Amino acid sequence: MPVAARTETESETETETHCPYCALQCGMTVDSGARVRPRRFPTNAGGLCQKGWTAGELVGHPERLVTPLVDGSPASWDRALGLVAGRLARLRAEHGPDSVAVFGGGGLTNEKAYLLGKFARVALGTSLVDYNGRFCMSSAAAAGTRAFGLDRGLPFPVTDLDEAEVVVLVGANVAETMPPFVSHLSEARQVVIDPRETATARQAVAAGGLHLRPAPGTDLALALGMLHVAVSEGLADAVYLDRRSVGFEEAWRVAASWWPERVERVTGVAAADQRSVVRMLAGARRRYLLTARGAEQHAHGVDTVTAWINLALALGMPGTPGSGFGTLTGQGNGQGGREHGQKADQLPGYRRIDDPAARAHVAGVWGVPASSLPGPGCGAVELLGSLGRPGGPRALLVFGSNPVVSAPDAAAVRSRLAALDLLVVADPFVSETARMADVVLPVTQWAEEEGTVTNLEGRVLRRRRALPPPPGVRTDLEVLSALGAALEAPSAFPSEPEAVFEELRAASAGGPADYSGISYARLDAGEALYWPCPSAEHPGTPRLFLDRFAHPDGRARFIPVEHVGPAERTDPEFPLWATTGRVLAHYQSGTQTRRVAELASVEPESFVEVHPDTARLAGLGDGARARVVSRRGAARAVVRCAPGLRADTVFLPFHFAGEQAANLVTNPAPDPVSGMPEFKACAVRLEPE
Ligand SMILES: Nc1nc2c(c(=O)[nH]1)N[C@H]1C(S)=C(S)[C@@H](COP(=O)(O)OP(=O)(O)OC[C@H]3O[C@@H](n4cnc5c(=O)[nH]c(N)nc54)[C@H](O)[C@@H]3O)O[C@H]1N2
Ligand SMILES: Nc1nc2c(c(=O)[nH]1)N[C@H]1C(S)=C(S)[C@@H](COP(=O)(O)OP(=O)(O)OC[C@H]3O[C@@H](n4cnc5c(=O)[nH]c(N)nc54)[C@H](O)[C@@H]3O)O[C@H]1N2
Ligand code: SF4
Ligand SMILES: [Mo]
Repeated sequence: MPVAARTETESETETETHCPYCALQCGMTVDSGARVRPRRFPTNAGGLCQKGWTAGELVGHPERLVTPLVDGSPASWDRALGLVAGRLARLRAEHGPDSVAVFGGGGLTNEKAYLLGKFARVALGTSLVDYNGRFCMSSAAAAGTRAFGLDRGLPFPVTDLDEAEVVVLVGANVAETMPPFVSHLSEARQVVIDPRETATARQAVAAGGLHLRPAPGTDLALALGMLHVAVSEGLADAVYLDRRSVGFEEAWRVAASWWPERVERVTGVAAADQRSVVRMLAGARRRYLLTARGAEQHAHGVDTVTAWINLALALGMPGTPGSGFGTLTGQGNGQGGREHGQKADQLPGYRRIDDPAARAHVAGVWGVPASSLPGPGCGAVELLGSLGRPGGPRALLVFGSNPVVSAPDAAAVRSRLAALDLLVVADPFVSETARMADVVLPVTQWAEEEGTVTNLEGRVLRRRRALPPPPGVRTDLEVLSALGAALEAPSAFPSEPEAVFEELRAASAGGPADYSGISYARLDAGEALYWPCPSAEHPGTPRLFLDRFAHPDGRARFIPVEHVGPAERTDPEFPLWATTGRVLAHYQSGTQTRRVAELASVEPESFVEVHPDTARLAGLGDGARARVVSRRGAARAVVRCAPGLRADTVFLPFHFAGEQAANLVTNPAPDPVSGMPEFKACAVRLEPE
């Protein structure tokens, strides 16, 4: 395989940019030798986690791909792109535009996400574009839109948390998933709601907080129980309910039958603890409730987040200065990546593709007839499931995702990818998905290109080029631009990031996520710009909802939701719940962090966290090699005994590949509203290997 030379250049120049990984987007500098140093920025206050510190190792990594691959062999760009364009054009002519599908990622910059969505709709004419954010933020996004009329993960800056008295973290292991974030919680009493005793739970309890351990997939019942406490103890905020919300009565009708002792039987969380948490929240002036993937990645994730929002509304928190509800966006551009059109139902500016006015506006910017834009496609789970089937897509282009490792029911995903006529993957590395591809396109990495990302607060940031890419690689924008030209697309595909951003500004103007007032010049001048920012003079919007929510009547919506539980049940054959998630040292599907020696040495292989009693019953001890078996498949892992974990639950990280892939066992059952699969609860048994 062709590899890049590792070059060590000494230089005084340090470029100010942000971390390539998570949505906290810690400030860092990178010099022309790819050395990373932390930089003070409000979200990280000068801190970086291990992943950020070592990110420079990815630049000039010996396994960096620097030549396109066709059928696994090096090929010229002309040949690779010519082959891709030719085969895409032929498929479209013979089988129609929906014979080609596109899969994007929340790590892509705003410019890339925007151009990828435009490429799908205009150059390919396909409705079938979706992205890995479907696996990440889609349930929180749908719940936020439903309740508040707008989805911005945190409708306030992270630094607002510095003043909080109480912070409740639901299914969020921030001590491992965004370590510098924890510094914003130092003044607050924290409540951590997680089936596992995580590093986050431990630090919360050590500081006088609480750890509640619901069974996986039972958060909805827990939130109903807490709403019951709030109302029955007279702690609901009647003035707020009257002035700022609608629909409380309907939501209360459901919660009225979820008294805390009933909730205790379903969730395992003591009624007394439910009461304590509600009293803590009601008794504080500055309080926040934050959810993350533990609450959201369920077949009823939208309703679960809704139940937590209902509790926050009843207590008068959202849109109140010094208080709030938020969801912790995960990927580096998880927020911007869900706004600019790589989502199946969406056009740039968080517009809906089925809205005639939105279609007319965006088609106008693109210079194409609105009637030429396809309608909404389907979510990622359905999309991956349809690949290569009769009438389904025959080609897939992947930018910024590694679904062979990260999509649920990974063995099924692998066989769908194998059934395609053409798989094209753009990636700086040969990921597990790229390994299956007919054509792999080597692209630049974060420190080698310009762009913008939108962090977990909705603040737009500049990523900057710190050093040149290795010869032979191209940017994603250059790839899309070249393919757009080769396919004779009826609109231009600029490859300069700022030119793409200028187009994005125009396309987003007037939409819910309005970026039209944001420019590279303003960002480079150091302005802190949070969307919406509808004009060049507008200061941006750090805090949303203080006067009104984004529904036409300005009021938040209570939506009545009922507890259902996970899509599959445990039984004598599969008696345990498996839940999955993250560890500090690795990022996502591991394409990047498994290649960083310092990180790989911390967590070299997969493990399964098991309560010691449960391990003993399965004939396993700490350090034993085990198989975790579900109705779909089995994953290999080393047993790690964890006395703080529920005895009915095991935990697997999803960062590992091959036989260690946690997604061999997970359940793809999608949420009916968001299409989010149930990564966080499936029935398994544990066996010695
Ligand atoms: N180190 C590291 N950091 C990351 C990432 C990474 O891959 N590695 N990825 C980034 C991305 S894209 C994301 S989305 C975020 C995710 O950030 P988090 O949401 O904090 O991470 P997870 O580990 O997926 O899940 C959080 C917790 O949910 C718990 N959980 C499981 N099931 C349930 C349940 O039913 N109810 C409740 N209440 N909790 C449950 C798990 O035990 C876990 O500790 O992290 C970002 N940061
Ligand atoms: N079991 C289980 N599965 C999960 C989850 C879970 O909690 N449990 N979490 C889900 C969540 S929240 C997420 S976000 C997904 C993430 O899972 P994936 O979508 O697989 O995300 P990454 O591993 O970040 O994949 C990014 C790929 O793109 C490449 N890449 C990085 N930057 C660029 C770029 O600028 N351009 C291009 N073309 N490529 C780039 C990287 O090298 C890598 O191969 O996993 C989901 N899967
Ligand atoms: S917390 Fe997130 S953004 Fe900060 S250094 Fe770690 S991975 Fe990077
Ligand atoms: Mo994510």
